[in-house]
Amino acid sequence: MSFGDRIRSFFGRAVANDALFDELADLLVEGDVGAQLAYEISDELKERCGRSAISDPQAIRRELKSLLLGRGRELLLTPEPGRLNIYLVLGVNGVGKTTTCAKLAHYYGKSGFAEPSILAAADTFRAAAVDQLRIHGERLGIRVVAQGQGADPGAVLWDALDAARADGAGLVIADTAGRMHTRNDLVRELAKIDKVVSARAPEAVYRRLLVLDSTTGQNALRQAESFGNAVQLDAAILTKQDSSAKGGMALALAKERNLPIAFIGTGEGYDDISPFSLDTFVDGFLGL
Ligand SMILES: Nc1nc2c(ncn2[C@@H]2O[C@H](COP(=O)(O)OP(=O)(O)OP(=O)(O)O)[C@@H](O)[C@H]2O)c(=O)[nH]1
Ligand SMILES: [Mg+2]
Repeated sequence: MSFGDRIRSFFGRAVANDALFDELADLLVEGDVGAQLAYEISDELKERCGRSAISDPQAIRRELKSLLLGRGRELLLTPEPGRLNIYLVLGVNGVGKTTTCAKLAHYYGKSGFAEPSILAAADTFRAAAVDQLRIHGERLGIRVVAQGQGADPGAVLWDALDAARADGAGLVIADTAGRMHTRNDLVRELAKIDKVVSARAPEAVYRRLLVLDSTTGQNALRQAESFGNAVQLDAAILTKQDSSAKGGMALALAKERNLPIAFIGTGEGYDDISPFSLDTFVDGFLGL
């Protein structure tokens, strides 16, 4: 049963009394909203419903929707035509960074961004990472700029920015090596890469995107905190929404890290990515 189904069935059998709000808070915790936020939401909902004399469970659910819409954040991430756009893709190991880089390049190509994109293989740490990105590039017809394994990721970005200028490319999407958020030394390396990009392309529209596996739940907050301390994050991309993910962390990220969601990944194929819509998300979350 999906989380939305559980919420729907909860409101289907709920009786409007104080216990409803407590039970709802527990359910929101299970939905990965986080305990503090879950109780904040249920308290505010109770207050609002009391004030407006809302007592029908379905009306309470609609009020909850409007409350959640005010709490989440979405970012429409579209490259600006006529400028150099740089998206640096970050995250812990295995969350889907490399796949997301390929999906994004494909997505913008098919959704009308006419200028060519370049994929930068700045994961020079893991063996086979460069080949993995090259294969995506070949399949999608997108240029991949790479050096060998062990190269300086900053140097790869430097090359990619040169290549973008030479090719008239409008978008550089840079894959980076997975690193555990608990490894401060590795996370701090990102600040170096970040400086190279800012110094080398001060005119560019530069965005740092944190990829999070939707199934990690509350640990995503720790990841966002650690990466956010190293570089100024612009948005998160939530992958693996097709699996058992409950999704409440999208709300927790907005509250705790002020971090909007730009995209969601919904499978392993190149087309399995969509811009994050807060309205659609809340409907799914509440089973509406
Ligand atoms: N079901 C599903 N699988 C995904 C999604 N995104 C990525 N994957 C899969 O997750 C696995 C890891 O993806 P990668 O893109 O290699 O992850 P990564 O973050 O680059 O991994 P490292 O470079 O090792 O840190 C692959 O099997 C992908 O196909 C998604 O949205 N849904
Ligand atoms: Mg990778």
